Amino acid sequence: MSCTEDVCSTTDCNNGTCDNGTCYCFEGYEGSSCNIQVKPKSILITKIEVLGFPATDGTVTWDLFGGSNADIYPKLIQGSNTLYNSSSYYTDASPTSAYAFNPNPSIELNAITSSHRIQVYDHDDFDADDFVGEIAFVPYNDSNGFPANEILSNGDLKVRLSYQYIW
Ligand SMILES: [Ca+2]
Ligand SMILES: [Ca+2]
Repeated sequence: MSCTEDVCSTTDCNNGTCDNGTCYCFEGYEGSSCNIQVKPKSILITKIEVLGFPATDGTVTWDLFGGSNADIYPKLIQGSNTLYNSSSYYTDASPTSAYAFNPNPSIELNAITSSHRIQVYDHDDFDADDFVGEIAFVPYNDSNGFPANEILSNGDLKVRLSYQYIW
């Protein structure tokens, strides 16, 4: 038994466990020392949180009625495909508070190495919704260790996405 322990004491399994000198990798990793990320089949976005957005639409307020702040909701776009368009929005949202959207079902991303855009709009009752801003991002990074969430920002717009990985 002491030999087994010695073999593993010199084996670095990074993202796995060692048994008798052999690495057994955790889900999402491969290679003899479990240091290579396996590209997921898809990534699910389980939650979108708007953490901040521009306080005004340039020099004017977002709205003239029902409070001057934006009534925010997000969209997720990849190429010409709208993958998510929230059916609910937060009325008269504070530009510095957090607002959570929980897509049901979760948003499934298949082109995980392609650029996506998260957009935020101001819902308006009497004319077209105002575009608040957008952030471009690539969902998958082959060396960042599968983060459970990621904060993206572009100017005053700040969004946190929660991820689930499907192998
Ligand atoms: Ca408006
Ligand atoms: Ca509005």
